[in-house]
Amino acid sequence: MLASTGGVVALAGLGGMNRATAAGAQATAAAPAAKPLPEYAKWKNADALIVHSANTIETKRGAFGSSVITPSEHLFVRNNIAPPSLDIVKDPDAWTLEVAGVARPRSFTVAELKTMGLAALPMVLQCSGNGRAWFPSKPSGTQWTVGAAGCVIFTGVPVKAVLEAVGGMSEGMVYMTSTGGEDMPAGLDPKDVMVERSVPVSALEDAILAWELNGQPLSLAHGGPLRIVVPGYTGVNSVKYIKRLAFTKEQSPAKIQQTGYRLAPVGAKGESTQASIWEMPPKSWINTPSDPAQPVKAGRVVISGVAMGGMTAAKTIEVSINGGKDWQPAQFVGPDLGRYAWREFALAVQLEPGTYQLASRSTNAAGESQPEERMENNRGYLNNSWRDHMVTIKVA
Ligand SMILES: Nc1nc2c(c(=O)[nH]1)N[C@H]1C(S)=C(S)[C@@H](COP(=O)(O)O)O[C@H]1N2
Ligand SMILES: [Mo]
Repeated sequence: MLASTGGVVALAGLGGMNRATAAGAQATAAAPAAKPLPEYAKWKNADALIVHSANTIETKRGAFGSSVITPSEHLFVRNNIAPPSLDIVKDPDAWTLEVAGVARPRSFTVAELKTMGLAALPMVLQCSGNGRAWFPSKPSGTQWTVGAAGCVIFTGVPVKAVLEAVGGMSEGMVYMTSTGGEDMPAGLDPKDVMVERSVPVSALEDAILAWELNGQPLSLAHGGPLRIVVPGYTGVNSVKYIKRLAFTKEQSPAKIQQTGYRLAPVGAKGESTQASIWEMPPKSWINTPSDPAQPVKAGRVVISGVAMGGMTAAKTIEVSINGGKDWQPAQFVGPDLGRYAWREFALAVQLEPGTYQLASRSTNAAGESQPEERMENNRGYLNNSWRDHMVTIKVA
């Protein structure tokens, strides 16, 4: 009754039980220092979240659930600057998007976009800095561990359909550039603060302009009334409250594009000549059991977590209970929602009392595996090291 012989149904049941216990323990442990949720995110479940600041809210490791989709109330939030007023989501259909760098430039209301096509896109939304807390160089920025990520379903119109309606992009365009709808603080150069991101035009293939998240109108917290989502790319490229979509020859002149989100060597400043943070690599982590403060009962234990492939599907997932010395295949659990979604995985093991280092390692359809070590960089981006994501648990 060990390991790979465990049935899917049995695994799902046990996984749910362990998870609830772990989440409860973490909520109690985090309680004394808990900051309140900001007004725009009041509707979220505080017990499932770590509020780092009013603009940075992380999902607890035990609060992802085991049904593939991260509940909206548990989903992380990351704002680079204060979000716009809640007023903009009062009449979402009236929000306008300007489309430029195309044969027939024009604006569309969300109501008009809703007549142009519909696609549902299950995908991992993950901050570029998720896992930053493990960089020994102590990069500045939010000390995210695993919770600046979630797997959700966005619904909206394919960018391709919009492009078709405006006669295609103008000749020679190389980038798709999205501008966020934040109000610019007075007295600052807008270029220094605006959230405007460019991605290669190849990324438009599967990108959508979304007005719905997990079956509900898109909240302000997650970019309502309208947001572009670029699947497979890190979160920063999925610009919230999008007001302008432009096809451009150059990357945006905004600081967040030119020097921000660059793979700079440790100690060096970001520069436009360095690689931009765009595509995500394969990654996985264990969610249950994951609380070092909560001893696990000896006997049969179900280890479960999530695995993503980045730009292609997660294909295989392995688990180690001895710090990466030996690996065994785990099983994917639950529905396969496509290449950009993550998969839940589970492995049943028999554990005697002791201390165990639990690690997971995913490999995607392109054959790329998670490395043992992170790729060092000044701002702590793209951490997919299996060693960093390992958890040490006590079995009693
Ligand atoms: N307009 C705008 N879009 C934005 C941001 C922002 O600050 N403003 N933050 C980006 C970053 S860094 C991330 S990780 C994701 C977070 O999405 P979420 O808050 O819906 O979880 O949004 C991205 N899109
Ligand atoms: Mo981010």
